Amino acid sequence: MRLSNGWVRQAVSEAVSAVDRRWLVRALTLAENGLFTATPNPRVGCVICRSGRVIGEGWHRAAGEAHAEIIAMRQCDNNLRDADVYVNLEPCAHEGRTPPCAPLLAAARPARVVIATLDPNPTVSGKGVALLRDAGIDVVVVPPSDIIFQQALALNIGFVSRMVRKRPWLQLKIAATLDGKTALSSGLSRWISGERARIDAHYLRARSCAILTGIGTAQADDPQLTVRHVHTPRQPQRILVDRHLQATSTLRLFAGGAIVASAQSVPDFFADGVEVLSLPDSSGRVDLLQLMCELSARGINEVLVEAGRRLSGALLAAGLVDEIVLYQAPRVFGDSAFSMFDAPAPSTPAEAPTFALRQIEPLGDGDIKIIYDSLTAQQQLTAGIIDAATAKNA
Ligand code: AOF
Ligand code: ZN
Repeated sequence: MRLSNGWVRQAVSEAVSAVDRRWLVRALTLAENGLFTATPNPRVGCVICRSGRVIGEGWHRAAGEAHAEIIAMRQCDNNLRDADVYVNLEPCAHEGRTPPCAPLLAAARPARVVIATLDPNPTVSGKGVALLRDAGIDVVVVPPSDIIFQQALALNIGFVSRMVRKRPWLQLKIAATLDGKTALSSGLSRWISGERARIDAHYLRARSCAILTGIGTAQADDPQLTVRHVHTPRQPQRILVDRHLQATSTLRLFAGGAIVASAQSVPDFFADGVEVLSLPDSSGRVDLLQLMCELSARGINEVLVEAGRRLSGALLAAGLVDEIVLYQAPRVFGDSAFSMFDAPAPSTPAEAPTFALRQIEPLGDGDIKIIYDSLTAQQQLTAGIIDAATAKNA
């Protein structure tokens, strides 16, 4: 199949009508049902309408199970005549764990297929759209400037990151005082934020594929790093960065299995269910970029970091922080307390790592939840979605 670069630009340049927008929002809401379970697959929802009435709906629950479109099609006995199909991700055209959706959709002859984002999976990208168009079906792809595209990207940000950058989306969770401190100089750091923030953080854990911490936090707080307070059938992987393999096997985060990233050579035995990776960089620290690539290769889409200032600072310095979720408590710890990042100071303010403010939410108990995104990361992923389709079809 040969298509010019212009094909992709044309494919994503169409305006979205209010009706299409409404059903795409519904498809996104359905997709969200897979928030805690779809990984390593994307979260996908599908709505099928005829004459303004829903005749089928579906969402993808877990890898190996039916894709959203297939579930929705079953509800109308695969009869899509004069129907509009809405889906938040380009229908797949490849044989994966399940048969491809696009040929089945094409065979059922809908009037139109409306797609919120192309699938950056190199085996799919652009092919699903091309297959449908070749079958004479009208296909609308939402342009990246549209809020629906941005919402669809946000829902599958980790999947897109893994496909485009070969590394997971990295979200850093920090609880800090209003003077930006995360621990008193005595080391005491627990319970900076209130209960609402702590419960909210369990939602972050539940949607993550992995939770990453450092040896300092593991030894000081002995966290379990499990999801509690939120119902989920799946617990994220736990990953400990422990350069010198100082951890003791009794750490609570090891219970039920974990991965340790170290700069030492791998010992024969460390602890039951604990896998040790040897990832030294040239200065004898753990190569954090390598660690991210390794996690990506294992299907980890989203990584949540809950660490102290050393690991947080190292990730920041390595340019690996894609998003910061800051729970800011209305307390002041003063100058002697520890700040969020142990990272080298920039020579000028203009050279400082800079983030874009995405969301501010008062939590009602004095704490504020603030979300910052790395602008470059967002731009990279948007460009990657388009480039993947362009490369495949050029
Ligand atoms: C869709 N609809 O609901 C999902 C899609 O191994 P498989 O067969 O489950 O294929 C997984 C790939 O299919 C995944 O990497 C992504 O590219 C796409 N996911 N596509 O049309 C869905 N979950
Ligand atoms: Zn599919």
